[in-house]
Amino acid sequence: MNIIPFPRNLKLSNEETVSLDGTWRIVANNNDVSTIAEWFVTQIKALSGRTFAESSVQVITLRIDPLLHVDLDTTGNRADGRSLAREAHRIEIAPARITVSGVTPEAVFRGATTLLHMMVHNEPISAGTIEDAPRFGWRGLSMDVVRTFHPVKTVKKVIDLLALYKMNVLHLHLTDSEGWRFPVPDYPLLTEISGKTARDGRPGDSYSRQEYADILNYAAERFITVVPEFDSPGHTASVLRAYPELAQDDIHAMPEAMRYLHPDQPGVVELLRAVYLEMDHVHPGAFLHVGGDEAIAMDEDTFRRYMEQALPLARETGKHIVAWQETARAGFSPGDLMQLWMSPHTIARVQAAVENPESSPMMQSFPDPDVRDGFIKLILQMPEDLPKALSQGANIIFSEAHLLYLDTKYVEPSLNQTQKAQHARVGLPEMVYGNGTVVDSYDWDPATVKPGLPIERMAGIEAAIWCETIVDEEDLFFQLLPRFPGVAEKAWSDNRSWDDYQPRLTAQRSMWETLGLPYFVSSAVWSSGDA
Ligand code: TNX
Repeated sequence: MNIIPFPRNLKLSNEETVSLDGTWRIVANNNDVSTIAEWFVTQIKALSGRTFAESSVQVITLRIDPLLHVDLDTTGNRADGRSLAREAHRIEIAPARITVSGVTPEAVFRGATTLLHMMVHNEPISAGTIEDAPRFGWRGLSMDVVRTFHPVKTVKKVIDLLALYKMNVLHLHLTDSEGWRFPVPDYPLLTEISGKTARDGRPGDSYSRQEYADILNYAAERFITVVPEFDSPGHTASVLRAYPELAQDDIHAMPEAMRYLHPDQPGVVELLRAVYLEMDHVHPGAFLHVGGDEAIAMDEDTFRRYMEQALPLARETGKHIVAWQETARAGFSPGDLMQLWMSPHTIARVQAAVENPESSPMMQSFPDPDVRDGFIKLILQMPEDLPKALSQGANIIFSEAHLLYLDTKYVEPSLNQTQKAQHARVGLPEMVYGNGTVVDSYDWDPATVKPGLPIERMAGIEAAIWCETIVDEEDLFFQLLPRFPGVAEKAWSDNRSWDDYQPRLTAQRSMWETLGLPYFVSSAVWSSGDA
């Protein structure tokens, strides 16, 4: 069965097969699931051209059953703060009769998604029962809409991709040094000035309140929670361009990568409060992402004092905190989530470079020695962040770059010659995070991947797609596919082997082609016969 992520519990008959051919009727047992039935019909049409009939002896029923019990554990945290049991569902498959039951509309939606995969591939399947619930409550993608601005229609395509693979969190990286995308009524210049800029002179833009509401609705209809990030105190050159009076005197003389918000500067606390309140006001989810990464020019004490102001302000909104791992140096509280991102390869490489600077190309590759030294200091402290955060009571979102940064360059070639130039142009070079092939990016188990990180302290798994080298929607999907479904499977399914996964992954391409989504024709996934 070409289902990704693979269901956790299948009880299928060896004797009886069910053909999904022919015309089906779809029935919803209550109003909450009738919109899911409509979504299902639209998706099947888009993915396979099939339509449903008003009357047919073959019936799919979508139903809510609040008492349904599925014997599968989900660990971690949910971005909407609700019960981890909300996605549990059962699919009963019999000739001419398929029933999807779930404890909530969301659970029915996830089950219907499994059925969608089965019907699109349209192979006969065994009769029986699938019971399913995710391994982790937090299954996300962090999307950088700053380095390259992605319009609403692109964000919606990404949301559709998340839904297709049962992901439930879209973390939007809305602010960074290159630009600002989220409207804050009390600080209009953030979008009026920094809304217009992006990386490398690309045109910027920002979401209007209406457009942003449209994104949130579209995500909510697919049971995806949007987690907004205001990244500070580093990554804030865009704030200081819009409001130069918020910068301490010496800041504007620094390279952009070093500029930061200073905790003692008049006006900084007011800006933080206004941004957090607006993000809280707009987002129904339970979390705010406050950034905290790469404040490379700040000394430890100033960083700590900054975070000791920022974190309580963010909590005052009533939301919980997510922050990048460096925030552990200031201190998390129980209920917060730390996002672990730094690749162990990078740490090892920096340690080696420090010991032996002459032979390290990395040491020479920084244009500015202060940036280099700030970066080295930052990286050398990374190994302590995880134990600190755990002892502070935070759960961990696992996002280590070598496995989960989908903007890293594919290391294997494409089978398609016409992708050569794009492959050369797009993606962070391999030396940055030490990523491997598409096989390597799948070949790990959350339970054992990180020494010192017990699985019961994992909130879940989040991939990231940074957009320094990604300049448009075409590049975006080129980098998301084919690695993205593997992330979804790590986050939903019990551990499975590459050999089990590969045929299911190779079968996905027809869906992507139908949807018009570009993908990298990895030679680690497909063989030259099917290029
Ligand atoms: C580090 S990952 C960053 C981002 C960059 C990314 C890729 C993280 C928390 N910060 O600002 O886009 O590397 O270069």
